[in-house]
Amino acid sequence: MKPAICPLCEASCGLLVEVEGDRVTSVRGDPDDALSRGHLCPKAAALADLHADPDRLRHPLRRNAAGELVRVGWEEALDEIADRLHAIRSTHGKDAVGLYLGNPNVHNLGMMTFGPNLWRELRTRNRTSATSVDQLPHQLAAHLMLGHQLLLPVPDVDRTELLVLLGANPLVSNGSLWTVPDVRKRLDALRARGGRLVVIDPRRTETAARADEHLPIAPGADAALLLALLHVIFAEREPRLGHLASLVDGLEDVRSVVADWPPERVAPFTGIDAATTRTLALRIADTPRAVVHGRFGASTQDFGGLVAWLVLVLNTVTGHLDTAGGAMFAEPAFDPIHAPLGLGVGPGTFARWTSRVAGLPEFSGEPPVATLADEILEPGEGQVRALVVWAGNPVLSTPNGARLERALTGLELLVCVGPMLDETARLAHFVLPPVAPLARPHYDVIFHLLAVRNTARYADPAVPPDGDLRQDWEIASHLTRGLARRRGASWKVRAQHRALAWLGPAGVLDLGLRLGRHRLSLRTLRRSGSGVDLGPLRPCLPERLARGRRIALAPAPMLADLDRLRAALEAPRPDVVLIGRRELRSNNSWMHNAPRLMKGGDRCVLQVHPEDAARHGLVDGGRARVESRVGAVEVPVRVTDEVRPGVVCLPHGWGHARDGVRQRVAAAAGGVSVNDLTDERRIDALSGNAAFSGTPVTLRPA
Ligand SMILES: Nc1nc2c(c(=O)[nH]1)N[C@H]1C(S)=C(S)[C@@H](COP(=O)(O)OP(=O)(O)OC[C@H]3O[C@@H](n4cnc5c(=O)[nH]c(N)nc54)[C@H](O)[C@@H]3O)O[C@H]1N2
Ligand SMILES: Nc1nc2c(c(=O)[nH]1)N[C@H]1C(S)=C(S)[C@@H](COP(=O)(O)OP(=O)(O)OC[C@H]3O[C@@H](n4cnc5c(=O)[nH]c(N)nc54)[C@H](O)[C@@H]3O)O[C@H]1N2
Ligand code: SF4
Ligand SMILES: [Mo]
Repeated sequence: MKPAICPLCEASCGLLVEVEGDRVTSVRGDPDDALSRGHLCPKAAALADLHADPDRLRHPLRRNAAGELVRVGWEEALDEIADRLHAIRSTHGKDAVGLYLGNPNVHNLGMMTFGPNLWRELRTRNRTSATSVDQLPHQLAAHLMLGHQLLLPVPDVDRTELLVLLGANPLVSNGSLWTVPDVRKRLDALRARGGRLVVIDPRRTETAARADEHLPIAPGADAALLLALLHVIFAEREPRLGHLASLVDGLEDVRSVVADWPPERVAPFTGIDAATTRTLALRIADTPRAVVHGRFGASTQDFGGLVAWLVLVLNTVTGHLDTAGGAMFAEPAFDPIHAPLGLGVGPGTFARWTSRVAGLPEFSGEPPVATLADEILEPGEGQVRALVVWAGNPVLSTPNGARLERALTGLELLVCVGPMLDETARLAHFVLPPVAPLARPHYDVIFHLLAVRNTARYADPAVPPDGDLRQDWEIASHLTRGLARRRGASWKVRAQHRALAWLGPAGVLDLGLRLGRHRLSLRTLRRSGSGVDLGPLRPCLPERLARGRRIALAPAPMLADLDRLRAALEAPRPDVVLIGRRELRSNNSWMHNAPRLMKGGDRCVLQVHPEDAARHGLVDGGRARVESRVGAVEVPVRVTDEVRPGVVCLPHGWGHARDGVRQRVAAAAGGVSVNDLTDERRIDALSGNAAFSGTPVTLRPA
């Protein structure tokens, strides 16, 4: 049995893997892992399928003159890519090379340590990522309020008495911005000790079904609800800041803002009556150990920035920030916030500049990915002519994916780094496949930072590479050095690149661990096998506030965005809106080729409330044509009161049956891409994040 760590979702479960030759014969949860305690979900076993998948690429591909993708050697591919990227940036400027960084980069030690050097070498304004279709608003709020984009507090679930979840479905997702393996047991324990779970979600989710209370909110109305909760707290209780009192600025600004938002005013907008809102507010204020956590559904909507801000304000003024049972900060052994040698993640930047075509604000050097197609299609200086997609599938994962797909086909150069010929990679000029997850070393640089307990775990590769494959970091490092050489970078820069390559990800990690607050080393982690337990979360403010800054409760960009919410309260609302969902046996867009995850019937079905079904002539088991401003799809219908009236729900990450996709199991499964309906113009105007939730659609029988 070899120790491993599951890189698929944020729970980061510790695994034990049995290997025969280069075959993975079993995957089990590691009972000795201090964080995951033996937990695993069906997806972990599918890591074996992924390893054995005959469709997984075993060597690099290059498109030939006849338009076919054919085998090419690594040196030849990487040299030609560097030549062409360099030629494009020399002729058209550095912004002509774009980047899209997908979600798995964050689960990849090599990319967390070597990616940033490549992005720095490219220095393009057109670096985009999955951040802006996901958690950007939370990072923005942390940046503006706490001074660092990664100071993201997590619910101290094991000690709380009241947990309020806003747009999160951890029983399926296994937690997000919240590394909480075995969340079901933890939520059951919360309720067993007399605690309360409240879920605020337009859909009666798997988590809501097990909660004490489910509030089916109208999509996009969370900011108004949070303002009303704060209104009640300021009106009927005094703010309780505890040990943070001397650190907080802007309390009076918040008080005066929320005065205008009584529960009665917002009830028609949120769909939650004033009495329920009032009771919940007082419960949050009066429960000694309570916490509100907003996640994906709270950030990918019209007012994601306001929601992320108000959640943090609510936890702060009720005395639940940085206290046991509240919203707490982890103190990881390798801390990307305070990492040595410039190896960490910076505090973040916001709106230093705006994107060329749509005028959207940058966040930490990235324009929103929703505008990537504009940047490719719109001629002019700075137009994107080459794109590197690293561990991403933006054709399926970004709003109006079909438009982006059209844009990608016009690029001079598209390079995809990933293991599969998926919906995006099939359009590429080069496809560079990394080793499979179990064939690379693993340590969670980011997820230890978001965990419900301080632990540290490292795993060496459990299996050897099974083809002409390279580690992601080797590919990144090779390209970085090739590009630096071609532009004539200084001797010093090139020496730094060589030194980093010599260290490798494990060496960098070792350095970070040794210099970190727990003074660990790679050797200690290797010896421990199942990881080191560093204890429960502890209060750590103000020390952990970036650069000794204070807590800004009322940042100006947040206050300025309130007018937009006021206008929304008065505006007419669409008849039917679309929201998304995740499923236990999916992993965004890329695990549908694993046979053991694909058993059972059609999962890409539209959930429709009985009233809406009747109004639009839809029947359970029939098919619907769903149309939005940008596109139309036809899908099977399930009539259910799981969703609110006026809300329909479709999962994301489907729609694999396209020419050139080489994923036989996935392609046979059918399904459509929800992002052929979502609209690239629907963004949270404050943060630039995609507003997937609440897309207006029309329905009719197909
Ligand atoms: N409508 C709608 N859209 C959504 C969402 C939604 O709920 N609804 N969810 C959003 C969210 S939260 C996210 S995070 C994004 C995800 O969006 P993306 O990150 O763009 O897409 P993924 O589906 O995660 O695809 C990951 C790709 O990386 C490859 N890959 C996997 N592991 C590795 C690796 O180690 N190295 C390399 N080089 N490649 C690897 C996979 O084969 C796959 O091609 O989608 C977003 N889009
Ligand atoms: N099984 C599985 N697990 C996963 C993933 C996966 O694809 N499959 N993806 C991983 C990734 S990348 C991420 S980011 C996480 C996300 O994990 P979570 O944050 O838990 O996200 P979801 O499961 O999408 O749940 C979001 C919820 O928000 C609700 N919602 C939609 N609109 C609104 C709204 O306007 N207001 C409110 N209050 N709620 C709303 C939806 O109905 C949904 O139940 O999951 C991770 N884990
Ligand atoms: S919960 Fe997440 S990390 Fe744990 S086994 Fe499942 S996919 Fe892997
Ligand atoms: Mo995500």
